[in-house]
Amino acid sequence: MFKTKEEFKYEFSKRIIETYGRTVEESHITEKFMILENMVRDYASVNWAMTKMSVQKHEQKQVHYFSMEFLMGRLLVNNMMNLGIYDIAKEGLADYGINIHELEELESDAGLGNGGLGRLAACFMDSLASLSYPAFGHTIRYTYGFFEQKIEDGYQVEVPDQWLRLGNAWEVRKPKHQCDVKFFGHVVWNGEKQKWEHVDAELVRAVPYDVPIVGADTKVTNTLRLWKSEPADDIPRNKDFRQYTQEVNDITQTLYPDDSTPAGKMLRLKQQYFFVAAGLNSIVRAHLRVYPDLHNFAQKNVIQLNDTHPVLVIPELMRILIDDYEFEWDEAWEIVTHTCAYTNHTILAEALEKWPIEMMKNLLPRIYQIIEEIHRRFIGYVKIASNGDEQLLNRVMILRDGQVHMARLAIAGSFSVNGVAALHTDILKNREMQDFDRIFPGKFNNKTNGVTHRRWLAYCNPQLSDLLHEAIGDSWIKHPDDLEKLKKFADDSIIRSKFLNVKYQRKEDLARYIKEHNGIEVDVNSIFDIQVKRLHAYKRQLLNIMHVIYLYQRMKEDPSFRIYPHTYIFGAKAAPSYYFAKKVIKLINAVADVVNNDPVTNQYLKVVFIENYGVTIAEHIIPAADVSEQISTAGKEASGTSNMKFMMNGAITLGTLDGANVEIAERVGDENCVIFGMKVEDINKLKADNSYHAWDYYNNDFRIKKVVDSLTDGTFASSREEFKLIFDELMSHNDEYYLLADFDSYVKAQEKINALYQDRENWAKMCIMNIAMSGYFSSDRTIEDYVKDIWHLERVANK
Ligand code: DL6
Repeated sequence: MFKTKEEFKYEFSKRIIETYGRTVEESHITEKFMILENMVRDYASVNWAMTKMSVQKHEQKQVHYFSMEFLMGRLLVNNMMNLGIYDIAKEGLADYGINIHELEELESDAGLGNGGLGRLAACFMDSLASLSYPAFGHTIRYTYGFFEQKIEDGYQVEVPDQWLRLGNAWEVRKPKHQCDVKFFGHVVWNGEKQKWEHVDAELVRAVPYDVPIVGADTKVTNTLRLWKSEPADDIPRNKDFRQYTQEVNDITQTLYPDDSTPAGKMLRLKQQYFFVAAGLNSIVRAHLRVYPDLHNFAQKNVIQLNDTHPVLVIPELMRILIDDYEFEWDEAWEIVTHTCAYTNHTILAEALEKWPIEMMKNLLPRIYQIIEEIHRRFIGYVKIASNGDEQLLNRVMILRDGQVHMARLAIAGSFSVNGVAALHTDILKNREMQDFDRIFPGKFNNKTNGVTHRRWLAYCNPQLSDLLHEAIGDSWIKHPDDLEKLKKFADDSIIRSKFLNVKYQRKEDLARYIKEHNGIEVDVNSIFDIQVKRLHAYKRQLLNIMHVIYLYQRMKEDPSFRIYPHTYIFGAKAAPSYYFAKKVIKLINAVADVVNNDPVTNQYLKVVFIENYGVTIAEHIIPAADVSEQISTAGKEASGTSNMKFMMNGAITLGTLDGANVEIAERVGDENCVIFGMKVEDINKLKADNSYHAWDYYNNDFRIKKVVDSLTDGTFASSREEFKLIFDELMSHNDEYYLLADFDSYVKAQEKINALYQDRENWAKMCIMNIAMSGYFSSDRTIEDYVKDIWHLERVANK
């Protein structure tokens, strides 16, 4: 493996000649890019093989992270940085006149996820490898990632995300680990063998593609296993082979197919079982390569269920143990409930999955039978644990109203249930899942989320990283808590001014991007106030844009009212069938058109919507932020993770006391963030006494009235119908997310930001304090918490 620039160059040119029959100079840029990716993967392969051998040899316990989503983003830079070969490659390529950044730009984001839950899984994989813990990720190899967003005439348009267009150099197809997964058919009792058998099933072949997960400053390289569906050898007799092939291909074709139709729902359930069954099959086989049987399965494997999507692991592992390895029920249940742990990521009722019993029975007859038995025994247990409390029993049943309640199944079959921020876990334990907390005392615990500070600070913000090195050295890369050493520089005027300079450079970089992609000229000296995340009513992008409308209206009517120049930047994808969210995108773009083109206001106010928000563009946006908008309705955002990324890059949180904002505010102190709005208790009270009336806010606050009226008076659209849906949501449906109740407090918080920002010295101090206190929000800390309380892993010996 190359250790010097010269060795790199030799290897690079040799591979180009061998592969394409051309010199480096003659080769196409895509060829150079693919050769570089291959070289890096091969570089990682040695450690990859050694890690597997070491884990087997030392009979180590592993964590298996099952998730329908892994939002990996690009891997080339991350892997080269983690391997410590970035500079060698950069300089070697430069000698050939190749700018490494141009090659980097050719890599597609692996967008195998749609939001925070998927990105969290990716951060966890990075931290696990970097901390040298043995870990495996299991997911689906979607042919198309989450859609690519285009903005046309202000509207979101979805096009397929063809992330595999140039191939995927990171993955290795592993046919030797393939297996067949069974769907449909029915279950019969085999009296001779004394067991249930699943007969007449339709088989689908599952083929794994393994991706190396390279740790930083360690030899440990773990695996992310992506499962792809293919036709089995034995195809169903009752189906035309073309129809069968089409149905098989559909399983791993797209992330979250539209599940608003029964066919879409069925496909999603198929996806879930497909990767769960394939993943478990490979874990069991790997276990049996090392140990004689499965009795010690729970001692050597822990399976973390990332939300309810992979919860079929519970009945499937029961099925394997009972049907394939002849365990008795109780013995199998003991193993399953000591292997599985479940993370809850939401309290939104609509996101807690339920499957129609009829569908489950038809698609997965043996699995349904096992769920029925789990349910029956669970009821018996609850009756005893609750002293026969019938009402409680009705609230916790796994099978209820013709549906399988997946979160309930997850809690019953796991030894640990965790929320993802202190407030969220509190709400789970004391409100949403309090019955379960009573039934299973001690099972619920909190694991506050984190993000990898390598990708989200060290690599994406080299300017800030260099400044940190200069001030406090680089121990924080290995030990993110060491960022706290920066505290003592918060009052240092040189570091403050250097920080402001770094921020300025990053704002220039983003301003260039905006000019190029949106055609909008933004003022680098203005406050970059940024809200980037999925578009959802509870995240309240609408409140943000309503405030912009208010500022615009006020500046128009009152020449003496002027604000410190502001650039409000948004980035968000709306689910394709989420009509309200798509309207909010259109509104943001419509407001941008009016405000940006009005000479009276446009030196003070600009609005930008950045198309196709995803991991790579986030790496440009986040370092440029002055203000991080985290304004969800209190109690609705489980944690949030962009809040942590912004904080690490020295942005000030403007937020509600929701999710992990609470812990950010606790750490930085009130003087280093701006908190506003109702707290969870205030909202609970409004709900309890039914005392919230949106019309009262409309009638009593002329600012609100004027903003709301502008939605239907033609200010931002030629048709008065265009934003009627948003008007109705606020007024006719009584403003479910309390935007109007928090409006005044939000205006004041924005005024506070305005004032704070102008004291540049103090602002820099606040930003530095945020960076200094952000080490806690590294996913390295989160992983250590999981290891200590849930997974109980040892580090790989050969690290
Ligand atoms: O835990 C990761 C992330 C949290 O930071 C967000 O607050 C939360 O909304 C998100 N949850 C989901 C839930 N999806 N489902 N089901 O994405 O998880």
